[in-house]
Amino acid sequence: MFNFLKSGYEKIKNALGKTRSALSQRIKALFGKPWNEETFDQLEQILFEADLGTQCASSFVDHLRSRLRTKPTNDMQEILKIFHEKTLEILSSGRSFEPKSPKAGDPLVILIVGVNGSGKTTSIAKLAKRFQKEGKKVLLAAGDTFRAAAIEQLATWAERLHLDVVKSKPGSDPSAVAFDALTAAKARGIDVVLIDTAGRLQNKTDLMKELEKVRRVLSKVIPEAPHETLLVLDATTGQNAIDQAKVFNEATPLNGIILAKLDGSAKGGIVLSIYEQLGIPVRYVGTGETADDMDVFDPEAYADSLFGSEI
Ligand SMILES: Nc1nc2c(ncn2[C@@H]2O[C@H](COP(=O)(O)OP(=O)(O)O)[C@@H](O)[C@H]2O)c(=O)[nH]1
Ligand SMILES: [Mg+2]
Repeated sequence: MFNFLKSGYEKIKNALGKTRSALSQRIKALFGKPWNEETFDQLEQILFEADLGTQCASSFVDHLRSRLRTKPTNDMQEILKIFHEKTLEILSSGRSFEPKSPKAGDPLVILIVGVNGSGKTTSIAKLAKRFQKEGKKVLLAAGDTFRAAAIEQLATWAERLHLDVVKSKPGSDPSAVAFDALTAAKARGIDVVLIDTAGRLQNKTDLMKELEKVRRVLSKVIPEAPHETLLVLDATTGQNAIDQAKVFNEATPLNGIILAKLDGSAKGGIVLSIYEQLGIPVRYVGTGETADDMDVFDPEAYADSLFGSEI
């Protein structure tokens, strides 16, 4: 129902520039000369440094080794093609996390979770802008009530985008904000409600309790809500993002990941790690700090950006 246009091919490619240099240049140097078993060890190290993670790096190496044993080659295009194929294979392996559809007359409710600083509030602004472009009426809910600055930041985005925001005093109960937002959305004929949350990770039980309460209260207003829960991860944090995702994945059901800050990162291999270790699909990627800098994640664009033939 709410499909965005796939316009982000070039942006994803630009955002992956640093990761591409870290990977392809080094792979080319490695396989540009006669290779042996040591070459594969070095390859594993290169992949690991681009944040593919140990499991993922060794599965790439095993795949390449068996392909090259069957059909030896020094042709760089063929070698890159093997990486390209394996990348697409991994990216097609995500489990299905289909979001629920809102019933007629109900708004689509999206809950945004993630640690502080990962890019939640900015990603909400970006999603809001995308929905606005589709002609949807959007309402924001300032559910990160823990920090005054977090509420203000969301309110500032709302002002810039000419949107309403439901907010309360710092320190107030986030589930009360969520409840008010949904009630207001139903009364005002809103199409999409985007809910910000606090990302305190000091204690998994607290996190779980807080998110459970928000979900319970949302479902009192709209039984299916939230229709979608998206986890925001910061691409520059590499493997640490995987650890965060594991905690959130245990704390609350997730439908997908927004990978923010892909633009500044040489750790774009994290996408493959996410699929291999968690099986949760990456839905959107953040490619900058403005409200326009978000794109639908496109596996083909990703594979081409890292291992395409023109590299
Ligand atoms: N370069 C870049 N910066 C981003 C992106 N997403 C968020 N940021 C920046 O990361 C910082 C933290 O973002 P914020 O939305 O406040 O994170 P929150 O604490 O999870 O709500 C801000 O300075 C944002 O401008 C992105 O995709 N690219
Ligand atoms: Mg925030």
